[in-house]
Amino acid sequence: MAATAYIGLGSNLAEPTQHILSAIEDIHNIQNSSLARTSRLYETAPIGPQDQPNYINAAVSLETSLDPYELLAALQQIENQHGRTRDTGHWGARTLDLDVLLYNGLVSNDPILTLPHPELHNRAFVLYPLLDLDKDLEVPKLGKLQTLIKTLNEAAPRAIQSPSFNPMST
Ligand code: A4P
Ligand code: MG
Repeated sequence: MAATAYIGLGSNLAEPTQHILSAIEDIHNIQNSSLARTSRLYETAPIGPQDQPNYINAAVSLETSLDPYELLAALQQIENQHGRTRDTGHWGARTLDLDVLLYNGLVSNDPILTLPHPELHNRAFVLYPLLDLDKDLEVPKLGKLQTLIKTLNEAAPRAIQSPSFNPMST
């Protein structure tokens, strides 16, 4: 039976909006999976080192029969296809970052795949795109998405566009 996974997308190098839009198509094409919903795209100030450009962030939900580790491997392959290098330091600039935010109700402390994503509740650039996908989302261990947003108490980042690629119409 298919699981529902939520994926966070981020990019702040080399035409970030194009990377995000084409990564959404790449995620749509992952085997044994189908894209369910896509959030708006947001322009967000960098968390971590400040000497890097603003990010474009978004999130998607995916129905998949891949197990969580197979899904992570598929996402890392897409990151690599987008020229992702891992030499820019912790939280440094990147062409494409794909994080598994949630996979069904799964909770895991495995450093290879920690679920829910350990920084999810601290990041407006993750919480607001998730709100676009499902305003009633319940995050395992952490509670209601809307309560997490109130607790974080940060304004919504600026939404710049809806993705032109709409899986609901394909
Ligand atoms: N890993 C463990 N759990 C997960 C998960 N749930 N999803 C492991 C994805 N990967 C997970 O990831 C490092 C290792 O985490 C992987 O080998 C995987 O097995 P990485 O993508 O190679 O490295 P990273 O992304 O630099 O590390 P990290 O700590 O995941 O960075 P973040 O948390 O992704 O932060 N500011 C704004 N405004 N917007 C952003 O998108 N992103 C970052 C990066 C910093 N500042 C930002 C943004
Ligand atoms: Mg990452």
